[in-house]
Amino acid sequence: MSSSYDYLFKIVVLGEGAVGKTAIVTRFSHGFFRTDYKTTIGSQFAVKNVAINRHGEEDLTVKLQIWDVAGQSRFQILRPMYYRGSSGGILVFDVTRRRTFIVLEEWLDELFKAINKKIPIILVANKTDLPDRVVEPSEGREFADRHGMPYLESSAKTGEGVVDIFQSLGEDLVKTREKSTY
Ligand code: G3D
Ligand code: MG
Repeated sequence: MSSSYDYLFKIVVLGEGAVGKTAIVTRFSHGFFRTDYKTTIGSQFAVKNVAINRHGEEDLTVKLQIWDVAGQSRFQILRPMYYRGSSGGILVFDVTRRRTFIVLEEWLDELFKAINKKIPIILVANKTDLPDRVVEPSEGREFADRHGMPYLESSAKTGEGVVDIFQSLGEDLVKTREKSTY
């Protein structure tokens, strides 16, 4: 049955304005890349299932409610409200703009302040299709290692790596949930 699922998780997508949060969510949930959408107003969410394989057992259906949170500072007051109740996060930066990498720590602080606990987060280096890359993979990996999170690269434009982000987070969320239940 397509409407049934084993787990439902709210996840939030974080990062500076224009790093590609909306593009990643759109690419994943609708399978296309749009260049004409408006700057995200406040927040919006998409819902999509991923199939998670537990070795030897039947796949689990995990429903992800993906909150695309507006990165602009004028929405800062609203964001904690959107973070509440989230089980996981996707922290995005743009490999062509170093500033978006430098402020990653601030995004993590804002999230943890709002939810008061550690949750699985994936670090995503987006826009790898562009030729003017300035943040190297080694730098992204180092930040991710230091914070105990996986590091993935994506291009919302070509679609490369996008599904992996949600698949990987889905797996981490199931592991975390099943550890806390038993
Ligand atoms: P945001 O939701 O994080 O604010 P958006 O970012 O998803 O709105 O994307 C900001 C701009 O970056 C958009 O360009 C979008 O098309 C572009 N973009 C997003 N992801 C990628 C990517 O992987 N590769 C490339 N080349 N561009 C990307 P515009 O020009 O529409 O503002
Ligand atoms: Mg957006």
